[in-house]
Amino acid sequence: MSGHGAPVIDISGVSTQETPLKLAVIAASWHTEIMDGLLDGARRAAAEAGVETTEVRVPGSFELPVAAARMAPHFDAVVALGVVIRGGTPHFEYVCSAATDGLTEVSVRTGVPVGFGVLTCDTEQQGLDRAGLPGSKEDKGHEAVTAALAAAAALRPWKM
Ligand code: DLZ
Repeated sequence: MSGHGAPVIDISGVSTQETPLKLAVIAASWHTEIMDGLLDGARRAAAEAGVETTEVRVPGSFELPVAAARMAPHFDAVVALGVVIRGGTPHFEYVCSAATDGLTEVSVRTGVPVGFGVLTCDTEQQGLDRAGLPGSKEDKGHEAVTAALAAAAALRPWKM
């Protein structure tokens, strides 16, 4: 499992009335059960942090970067959620690298942290294991929001 060595990050105080953070959560629409788990984890983390959250749905993970590019300038942090499952075709590699490279580019270009909640799995079971559902071993939606908000709070003194 990929979570070995992950930090425990407390985001309970990152957003206050004096210093509020605005979060955008962008979610692709493929693989509904796994995505529902990711979204639920993302919402739980946002609630723990007390941030104002805007959710947007896009068709697939390929569309996550363009949505992140459009939204990032209006938010303190963005989280992209997607589920890509290898289907034995080269499409898997294209969709994964487009999402990964595109989201990295948006984050670096805008200076807005983009939490990476895109699961790239060989099997559906791997996705279920990481989706924060009852019985899952990991909660990647929660992790992605936590990371993006922690980074946004750490970078707050150098607002762009
Ligand atoms: C085409 C495609 C395929 C084969 N698989 C997935 C997937 O597993 N997860 C996902 O989020 N999106 C997939 N897509 C759709 C692409 O992301 C994209 O929406 C379409 O290629 C249209 O641009």
